[in-house]
Amino acid sequence: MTFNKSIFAAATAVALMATSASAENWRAWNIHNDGHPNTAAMDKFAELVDAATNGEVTVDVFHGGVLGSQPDALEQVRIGAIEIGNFNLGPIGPMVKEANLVSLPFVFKSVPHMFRVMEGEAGEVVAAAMGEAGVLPLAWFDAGARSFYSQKPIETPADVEGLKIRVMNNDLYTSMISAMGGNPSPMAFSEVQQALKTGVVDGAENNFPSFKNVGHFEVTTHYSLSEHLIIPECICVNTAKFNALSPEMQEAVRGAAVEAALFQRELWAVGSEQARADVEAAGIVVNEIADKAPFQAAMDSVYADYLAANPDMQALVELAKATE
Ligand code: BDP
Repeated sequence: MTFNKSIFAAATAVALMATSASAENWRAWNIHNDGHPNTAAMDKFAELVDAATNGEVTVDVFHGGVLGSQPDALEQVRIGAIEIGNFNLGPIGPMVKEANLVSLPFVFKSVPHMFRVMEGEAGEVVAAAMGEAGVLPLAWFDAGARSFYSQKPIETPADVEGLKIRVMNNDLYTSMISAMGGNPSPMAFSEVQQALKTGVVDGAENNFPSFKNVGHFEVTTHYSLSEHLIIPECICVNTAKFNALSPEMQEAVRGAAVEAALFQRELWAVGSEQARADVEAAGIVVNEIADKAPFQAAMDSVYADYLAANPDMQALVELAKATE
């Protein structure tokens, strides 16, 4: 090797080391399986990040919740043991009080209203608090509305009386079920199908894609359109990992998340219609609830108790409700 060549080789080696030292490889948590809109959206996000950062940031998505239950995975992201994921804001409430805005039943008028709130002033407050807590939202996903399903139709709050209903991990959901005289049962998503099948719970609540994707429709008979919760989801990243990126890379990763979220919302619109059609074709009876006022009225005590214990949330709730 001539002198020049060896200098060149050494310089190349240093350059390669520099590239690999600055390259970030992130693990992403996703609870859903193939066939769910969010799984395709997270795969798309990984592709977009790779392209936008020229491979400086790469994302390996772990589907099917294999990296842990949602509350565990959130804690992992908060401390940076998992870098990123698609999370539902419901289980973020116990960790970030402001996120509980979205877990107050009927707080949003519709899915478009939820997006207007999340993309407005109230959403900024929620996002800032989440970022402070270590779980920084980069973009919002659509998760439709959640409704009850069971072995019987649920047409009024009285129909919930005495039923054991699985809820996600958040005290607001246990209050919501108790307010209707039901018995709330917080449980990991992965355990719900078996619990419904064996009668450990009598019912649960979710949107159509999740109801279908993990087979809850195979072990229930009625899906009743209460639409009591409209909970957004996020692509959320460990705040410190994100802040450690250069401004250009932050921009690239955020841009990829926003684009993946737009893709997710399109997939969601089609996928939730399809999921509804599929479960109906499989024999699920879908009950429309013409008058949701009794369900809303049953939630008065949930709001009163929550706001009495958390008076600092009052302004945020009012801000959301006042959003056109
Ligand atoms: C699904 C959400 C997922 C939740 C799940 C649940 O996408 O994040 O873990 O509901 O009910 O709709 O636990």
